[in-house]
Order: sequence, then structure tokens, then C-alpha cells
Amino acid sequence: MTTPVPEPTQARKPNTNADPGHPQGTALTTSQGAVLRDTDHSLKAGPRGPVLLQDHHLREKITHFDHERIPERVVHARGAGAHGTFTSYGTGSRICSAAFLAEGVKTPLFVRFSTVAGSRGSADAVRDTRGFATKFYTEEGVFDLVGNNMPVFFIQDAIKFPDVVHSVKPHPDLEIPQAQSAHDTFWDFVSLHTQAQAHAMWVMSDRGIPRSFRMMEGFGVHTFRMIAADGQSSLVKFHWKPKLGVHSLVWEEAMLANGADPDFHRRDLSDAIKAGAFPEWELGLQVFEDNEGQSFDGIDLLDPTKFVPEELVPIQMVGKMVLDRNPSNYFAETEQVAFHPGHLVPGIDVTNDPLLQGRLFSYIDTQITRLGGPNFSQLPINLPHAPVNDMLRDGMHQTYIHEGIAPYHPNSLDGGCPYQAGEGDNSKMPFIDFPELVAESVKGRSNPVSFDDHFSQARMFYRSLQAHERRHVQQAYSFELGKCASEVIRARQLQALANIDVQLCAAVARELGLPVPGADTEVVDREPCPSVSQALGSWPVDGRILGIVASHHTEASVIETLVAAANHAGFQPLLLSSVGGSLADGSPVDRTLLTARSIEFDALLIADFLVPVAGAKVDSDTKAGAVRPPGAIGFDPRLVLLLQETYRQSKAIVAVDQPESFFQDLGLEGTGPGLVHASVPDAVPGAVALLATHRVWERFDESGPVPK
Ligand code: HDD
Repeated sequence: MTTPVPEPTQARKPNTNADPGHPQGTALTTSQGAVLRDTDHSLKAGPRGPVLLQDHHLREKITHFDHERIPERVVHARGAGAHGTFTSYGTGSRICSAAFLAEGVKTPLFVRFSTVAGSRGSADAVRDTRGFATKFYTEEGVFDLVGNNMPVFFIQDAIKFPDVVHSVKPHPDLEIPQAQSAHDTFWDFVSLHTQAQAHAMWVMSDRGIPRSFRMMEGFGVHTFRMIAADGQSSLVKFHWKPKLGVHSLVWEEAMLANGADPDFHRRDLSDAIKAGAFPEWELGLQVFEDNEGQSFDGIDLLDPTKFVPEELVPIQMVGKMVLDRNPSNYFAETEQVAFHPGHLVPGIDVTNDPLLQGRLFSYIDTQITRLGGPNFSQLPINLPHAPVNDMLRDGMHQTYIHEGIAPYHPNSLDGGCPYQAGEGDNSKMPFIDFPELVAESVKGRSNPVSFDDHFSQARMFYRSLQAHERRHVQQAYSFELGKCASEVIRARQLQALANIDVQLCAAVARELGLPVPGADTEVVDREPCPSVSQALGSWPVDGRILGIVASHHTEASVIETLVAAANHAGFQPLLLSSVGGSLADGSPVDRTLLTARSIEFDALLIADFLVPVAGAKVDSDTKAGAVRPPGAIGFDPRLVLLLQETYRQSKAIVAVDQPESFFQDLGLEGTGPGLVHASVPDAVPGAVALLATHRVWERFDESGPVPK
């Protein structure tokens, strides 16, 4: 019996994978291209008989399936990717000869965002550092900028990387907790390695729970070197600045998201790209003179646990990145992409930062296990767009059919080819290792004294935050340490906090019920740098999500007006109603009050909130605009939960054409920051004004989500 072929639910998509070597066709085949008649039944000796070993199709199908998984990344296993383009302003050419930084040059790229600690299937909205890795396919070869969403790192020397990663990973006995830093081994490490305090502070801040990949800054972390066409060297730090500003979730949202939508960030990125709200970042540089000490204002530029405030060295923008295409195959692109900080192009070189030096070894090494051999750069997503003639030969998964018989240099049998720069017809700009003077020194295992300051930047960061941000930091430390079973570890970390800020330490100690220790280290006071706060400035609403609650009784014209205004303002509207189906204007309901949670939107408009009760009469009382007290027939009580969450998360709520008592009727404060009444035409502009600062932070005082 053959299985009936169902009607296709959508037109067959052409094979968009840019791989002309592998045409897919429409016929089902074996891996060798033989067309198959039946893939639903094994070959058996009669309908009730045993399966025959000779069934080569069965064996091929199962064998391939058995080997579908590759080892996940040891860190940054969970990620989401997107394609885009970098357009250079030309401003970088002054200090860097790289061709992709010349004015107007457009370079295709692929970005992968990730969490660090969790496994591939872990949740997105966990508290963690985020990876921000960019592969530029330049005409001079691939340049990888493998950074994070925080400008400092936990450790100063790569030899400590396995240690810090072992500490944050789940405990080895039971493999819990997953994708969490709130456990004993992590805080044991951090409290014993005070060099990790500055990065821990960033992770405990709102930066540890970003609202969206689209709203994260990116940092190259290390100091790199750029070389101009005339050979002049400068030291630089890379920065990605998001057009939408830097925004975060609040802790309640993060916890809800991890249950209600573990793919929260991945979905947000792909939805925005699908909707045409293409995420954008500017690439900027902080430029430093390449002086002998390689330091600036007392900050050692080779210490990756330190950053240089923008207030001291402004960022100079050199180009813009736009992400405009989702991957067409997660495995082929996002999983198989292989980054490496040593993928450099002429004009960009590394420094002696000991963390960076170790990374230069680690990334190729890990790909050999993860991607099954040394030929991973031949995978389509890793393939340079520049010609490759590398004399590397054979190995597992070799897909090139190399020509010639003399893959060695020099040779006379292949006409001397491939040519080094300056030989034969090769006049291309080569990669030149910068001829840095290496100081005469004694071999040994030690750090410079400048690496010993472990607290001043953590203090500077904390004291530069706004009151509500500092409160979030206090809550984060209290939560994380509250999850540690060992009181010794909690007390040791409190000791570190005492060196950072006495009030922070006291607030956390109060929550933990432990005594407040005094500082035991003298710490330099640095000028605050307000640029690390996320609460200053105002931002466009492009691609932000505007929830619109309507009912099946809401007039078509009201929905049409609100949706059109939301689209016009740049929002992505999300229609919510009690049940699914279509609203009066024909718009499909995006989420019902069963499938929606407050985490899915940045602001909420309430146009109407009645349930269509079977047999209920729609009279003037049940039309849009009429308020039904909770409990009345036709009222959906789930709206109360949605509103309370939205309120606690400091989001703007606009009641559209509702009576004055609307918010009180639903159990919220009647008036107050971010609770707005508006007519239909004024509703969306009201939300735009309130979202410019991301949240209505003034709704709560420093003590947290307790109404004033
Ligand atoms: Fe790393 C992956 C960023 C230090 C070893 N790292 C990885 C990724 C990012 C970073 C974004 C994911 C890339 C992707 O999406 O595929 N890593 C950083 C930053 C660091 C850093 C910003 C410090 C400033 N890393 C670091 C050190 C070592 C590694 C010191 C080892 C000595 N990192 C790795 C790795 C990974 C990796 C094990 C795992 C998967 C991979 O490389 O491809 O080699």
C-alpha cells in the first residue's frame, strides 16, 4: 500500500542554499542519486515477515541518522545566526590598510550570537555573557571579530579558561544547574579569582539579560593592532553600537521567557528580519597610540579584564552592519560556522594580550573535533570569498580536487605556483606580521603588576549606573549567592563586594542574612562613566513589539487604524485576543490569552478585552470602549494577569478609549507613570513617546517592583 501524497501546504521552495555543486531536484533519491519509490516501508520477507539485511535504503537512512549530531561547542553552544552586509564609511582607512575598511566597500558577513554556558538546547534568556561573533567575507580573505556583549573578560590569561568554564558548567555529579551561574562552583571560582570580579559585575547587571540580540552592544574585548598603508601602527578596541540602543529584560521577564518561550532571542532576531525590521549596528574604534607601555590613563591595554571608558577615548565610527537574511539551514550555517580570532586580514594584527594569544591556538583546535577534521574552512558557510591556494592537502572531508603535483614552496614543477607576494604575477597586498620589538625579558610564569588591580573598574561600573540599575545588580547578586549552598563561598564573595562598594555589599548581605564585612583592599577611585548605563538617552522604536489587545467585537476600523499606525511608526504589531481566529477587519489573532505572556511585547495597547461568549448579545455595553468589571460575564480574567505582569515589568500600557476608572477596575494604580489613556488616533503616538526610554523606570522607586 502506498501512502497518499498530501496536498502541499506551500509552494516548493527552490534550493536557496548557494551551493551550485549540489543541485537538489524534486525527486526523492538515495545519497547516490538513485530515485526511490518507497521510503515509508522496510524491505521485508512478506508483509508480516522479518526485515531483510539487503535493504540498502533502510541501512543508509538509519546509519546517516545515527550520525546526524556533531559535538556541540564546549562554550557558546547555543546560538542564533543571520546574514548581512557591512558598509564601510572609509574613516578607518586613516589607520588601517584593510581593503574592507575603504570608503563605500560592501562586505558580506555572517553573525552568530550566543550564550556562553548552556548546552545547545538550553534557554535563551538566562543570565550570562552573550557571544557576538562576526565573519566578514572580505576580498582579502576572512576576517573574524569574535567578541562578546561585554567589554571585559573573567580572566587575564588563556591558561585559566578551562578553569573558569569548568566552574560555570553544571556540577559534574548530577549535571545541574543548566545554563546558570547561580551555583557554588561558579562563585567559588569568582570569589577565589578576584580578577573575575569586574566581568561578574557586568553579568550581574542588566547586560546579563538582554532584551534582544538586536539591542546588544558588541566588543572585541582585547586590544588589537591596526596598521596603516604607510606601516604606522595603532592600538584599537572594537565596538558594535546597536541602532536600537542597549536594552534589557527585567528578571521576572527573563524567568518567564525561559519557560514560556525558551527560543525568545532566536525568535526575536528571525521575526525582526522576516518583518523587514533589519537589525543595524555601527562598528566603531577606540584608537590608542602604540606607545611603549601599551597603556592609557593607568589602564593596561593588554589586560582583558579592563575597558577604557568612552568618556576618556571616544569611539570613532568606521562603518555600518545590517542583518537582512535569516539562515536557510540552521545546521549548515549557524552550527557549522567556525570562528577564529586568528582569521585576520592585511592591516589588522594581534597584540600580546595573554588571553588573546591563547585563543589563537584554541579555536582551530576545537573545530578539528567539532567539525571532524582540518578541512572545515571548505564548508560553504566558512568558505572565503577570496581565492584560496593554500598548499594544505588531503585530510578528513577534503572536498577540493587540487590540481598540480608540487604543493610545496619553492617548486619548479608547477611553474613555482602558488606565488608568495611579490613572486610571479602576485602583486597582492600580503598579511604582514607587525615587526613589534619584543622587550628583552626573563622567561617565567607571571603577570605585569598592572594586572593586579581587580576592583577599581567593578566599582567604577557600579557607581556609574542609575538607581534602578544598581538595584537590579543588588538583586542579581542576592539571587545568585542565595542559590549557593556554601556559606563560606557566600561570605567570600561578600568580602569581594566590600572592596567594590560598601552599599552594594550591605544590600546583598542583608538579603543573605550575613554580616557585612569591611574592605580588606585599597581600591583606586575612578571617575564614573555614565556611558555604561543603559538608562540614558532615547531610542527609535523600529522593530519593537507593540501588543494590541482586541476582542472579536472590536470594530474593524479601530483595529485597522491601530495596526496601520503601529506599522507606520515602525513597530511590529502583535494582536492578542481571548481566542484565536480572525478579528473584525480580517486580521488573524497572533496570540490568545492562553498562548501569550507579557514577555512578548515592549508596550501594550488595550482596545477591548471581552470574550465572545456563546450566545451573548453584542449590545452597546459590549462594544469597544465599554468596561466590564472583572468577574462580569464576558470578561476574560487572564487579562488581569497579563496587565499586572506588564505593569511590574515597567512597560507602558495605553488604554484606548476606556473610562477613567479602567486601570483601577483591573487592580492597578489608577494613574502613574506609563499608564495612559488615549483616543484611537493618539494611542500609538503615546506608546512611541513612552518606549523611547525603553521602560517606565520611574514607576518604581529604588526598592524594586513595589508600587510607590
Ligand atoms: Fe572563546 C567560542 C568569544 C576567550 C575558546 N568564544 C567563542 C565564541 C565567542 C567567543 C563569541 C562563539 C563563536 C561562535 O559563535 O561559534 N572567547 C570569546 C571572547 C573571549 C574568549 C570575547 C575573550 C575575550 N575563548 C576564549 C579563550 C579560549 C576560548 C581564552 C581558550 C583558551 N571560544 C573558545 C573555544 C570556542 C569559543 C573553545 C568554542 C567553540 C568554538 O570556539 O568555535 O575554542
